[in-house]
Amino acid sequence: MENEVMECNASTKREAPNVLVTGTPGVGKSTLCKKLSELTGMQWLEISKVAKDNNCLEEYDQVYQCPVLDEDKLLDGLEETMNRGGNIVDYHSCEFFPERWFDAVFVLRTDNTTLYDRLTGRGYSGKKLEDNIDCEIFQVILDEANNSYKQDIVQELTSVSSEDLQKNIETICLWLQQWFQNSGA
Ligand code: DAT
Repeated sequence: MENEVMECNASTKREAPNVLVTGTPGVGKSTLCKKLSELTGMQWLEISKVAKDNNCLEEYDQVYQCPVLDEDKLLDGLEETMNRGGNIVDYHSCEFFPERWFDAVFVLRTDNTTLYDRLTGRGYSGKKLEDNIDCEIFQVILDEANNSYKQDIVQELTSVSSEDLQKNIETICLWLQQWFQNSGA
């Protein structure tokens, strides 16, 4: 009976895995996901863009200077795509996604000086800059990932240099290869 229940698990029915790439803004999610998508043919779902394109944004948060997601509408709209598999989801938060959607969760991490330079380069300042640096110092997203997903599918990756980028691509590609081998696809 237990085996039957396990076989009904959505993740075991997917033809290709879903991967979540998360971390504080500026850690390098989009850079990594774009390259991964080009290399593997998997669909890159940049959640901020998907939300905007599908009218899943609510009011504007004046303090953080960003729009607030209509999470329910976004999740409903993505359900079918995620059930099919083969997606690389890119977002700076991870707790509101259904746990069953993901086969692996990669949390990108960087050092404070690097992140400061990247975020100021992007025009962040004041509270928005400080809060994002604090978020990385206090490993908020890593904790969120470990609290939201089984810890054996969560992996922390350093994302400071171009060598790190290359290494992270290799790590994820190896993981994907392993997934396909295990699934017999
Ligand atoms: P995010 O999508 O997490 O907000 P990004 O991919 O837009 O971050 O990257 C922010 C900046 O950092 C951008 O100018 C590219 C640069 N960058 C990203 N990953 C890097 C890496 N591994 N080494 C050097 N620079 C990187």
